[in-house]
Amino acid sequence: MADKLQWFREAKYGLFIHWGLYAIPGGIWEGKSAPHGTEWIMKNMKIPLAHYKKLVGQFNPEGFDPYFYVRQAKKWGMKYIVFTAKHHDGFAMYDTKVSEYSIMHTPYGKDIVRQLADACEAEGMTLCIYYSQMQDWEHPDGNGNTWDYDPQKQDFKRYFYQKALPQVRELLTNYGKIGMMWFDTPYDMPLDLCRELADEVRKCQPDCLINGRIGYGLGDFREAADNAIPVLSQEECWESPMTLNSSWGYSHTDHRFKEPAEVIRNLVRIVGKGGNLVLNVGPDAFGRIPPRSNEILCEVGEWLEQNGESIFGTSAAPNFPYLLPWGDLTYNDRSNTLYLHVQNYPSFPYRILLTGLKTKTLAVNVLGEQEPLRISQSYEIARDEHRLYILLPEQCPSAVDTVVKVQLAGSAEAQVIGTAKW
Ligand code: H79
Repeated sequence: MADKLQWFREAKYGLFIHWGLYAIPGGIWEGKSAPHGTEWIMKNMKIPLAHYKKLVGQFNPEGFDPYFYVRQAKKWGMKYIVFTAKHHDGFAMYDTKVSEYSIMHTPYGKDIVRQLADACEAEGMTLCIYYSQMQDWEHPDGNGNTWDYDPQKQDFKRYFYQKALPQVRELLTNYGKIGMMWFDTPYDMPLDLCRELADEVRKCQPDCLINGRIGYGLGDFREAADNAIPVLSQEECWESPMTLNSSWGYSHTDHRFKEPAEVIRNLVRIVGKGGNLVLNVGPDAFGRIPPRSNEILCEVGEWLEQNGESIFGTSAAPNFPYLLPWGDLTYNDRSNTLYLHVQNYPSFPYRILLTGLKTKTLAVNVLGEQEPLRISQSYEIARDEHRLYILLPEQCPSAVDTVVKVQLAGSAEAQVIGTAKW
């Protein structure tokens, strides 16, 4: 049987798109500002549903071009797209038959998921769907809306069978092949319902992946916490969801974006530990990508153009015994190649040290350059310490991340050090 995780394992880098009614207020409601997590504005400000619903009559994103998104994602080096078909506010960005609360009832009136699905299909991009399965601030029985509805009177099962389950079925039936269902915030959702949801996904599309936030380990891989990177490398697939500023939805006020260098370093760190990065943009109410997001992602894309070999095709790197003061590592276990990402370029004598590599080194060069770099590899017997010194060019090739390619004689083996015996 073909491994259904294969595409995901190879993808490494995906685009998250958080887009919904919340793009209109963009974090500001009646003059009050809640810049972080603008997609949470309804709950954060306890906006009555009747007021929030007025956004439906205002949503008209005529600037939305699905092909532009898909082509930019490709240019940025991304291999899959995750789109919010329904976030916690309960509003469907697609043509749903089980609820009136959807894009079809806006002045815009066109199915966004359909347009993205068509563009992805035409451009050879994998489309994945975000669906908030437990929270729903519109449905009287969904989780989370305690200001319009009395939680004592809520019957979660009613919401589950009336809205969540049938909507997931629609999404997996009407839009062709879906790469993954991206669930979120399962909180204390009962195990039997989580199982039923997972079974439904597998019944509709057996190859569709399910992320870890379905809960109870029922997914196909672990989802890291939002904006978080695990400490240790791991062989099994996992994913880190991150955003560029501190909001997922569009924000009028949050202009504190990560620099391209930080995004590149996060990507390297995640991929070196065996994970994928799914990185978010929050389109505005007109359907445009914030210009700064585009600039940052273009710069990351240019770095990937030059250095993609150190990201794509790699696997989890071994855990080395010391933190690397100069940067980070990625590793290709098929070609036995270590990629040393030098992010803090050394001053004279332009030398970096990797401690704890047991495998013999055959050749070392800056990625994309022929010139071999001078190295010295040694083992100090009394201290039981392996050292690899590499002399870098005097001129720093990239201040952000210079990739040094280290060809090994066999699979990379790192020393395990502890304090017990010594
Ligand atoms: O969809 C994105 C978030 O909306 C969602 N997960 C990512 C992918 C998410 N749901 N819950 N959480 C994240 C954690 C909750 C954070 C909160 Fe807050 C703290 C909610 C209210 C206070 C951060 C700050 C979000 C709004 C204000």
